Amino acid sequence: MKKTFNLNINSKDALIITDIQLDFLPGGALPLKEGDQVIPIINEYTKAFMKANATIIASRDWHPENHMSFKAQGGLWPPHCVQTTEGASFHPDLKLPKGTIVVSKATDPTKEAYSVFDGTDLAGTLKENGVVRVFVGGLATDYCVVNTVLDALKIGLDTVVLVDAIRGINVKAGDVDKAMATMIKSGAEQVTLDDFPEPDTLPTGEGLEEGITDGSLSKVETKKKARMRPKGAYNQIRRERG
Ligand code: VGL
Ligand code: ZN
Repeated sequence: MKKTFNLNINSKDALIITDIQLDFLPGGALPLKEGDQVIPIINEYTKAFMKANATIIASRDWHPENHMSFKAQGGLWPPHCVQTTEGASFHPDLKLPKGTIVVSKATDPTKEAYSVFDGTDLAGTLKENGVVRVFVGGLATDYCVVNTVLDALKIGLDTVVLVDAIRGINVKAGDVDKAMATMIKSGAEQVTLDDFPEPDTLPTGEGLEEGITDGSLSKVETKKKARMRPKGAYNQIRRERG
């Protein structure tokens, strides 16, 4: 049966950008191969979602220095994304508009939390903002992205994976492929930038440059509906899927 997939982004949509932090990027403490390649792509998505008056969420892995996931505590990982360190900061090229809601996760030293929903207010925030569909991109496919997507589906959100805006770790070969298959089997849709209207039919991204940087993070940590410009004239495209 053919399924139509409506990519007309609107205020009931949210973009969830996961963990674009220096420690997960080349040169960082737990670097993902080609992790930095998603940044310009995510910036394109952000422009489109900002113009469509959608909610924009940026998560960050935000560990205390004695977090149980670190090797010194018997965990899997080298120390990474320790609260307030440079490695935990967003990459400076990541453009986050004013009104972006920053969600910090895995802050409890005794618990791992890969999903942005795990131990955070994200579900409530999305509900308050009337969000019914989420688009997820970022790092890492086989940890944060897959667990966030599965939790979103569990609470009844339509959930779309931005497949050109994710990269994984692959601790074991095949982990990323398995994560992708699990998301699809569980009901997630997948899209790339090409599925959206042509860039020059999109409104321009004016306003992005004045967006937040890590230096002003504290100002955006309140749960506030993104202050957005009026909805742009979006082309509605429908994507035929087999
Ligand atoms: C993550 C590895 C270690 C993630 C967090 O959220 O993807 N991956 N900590
Ligand atoms: Zn972590």
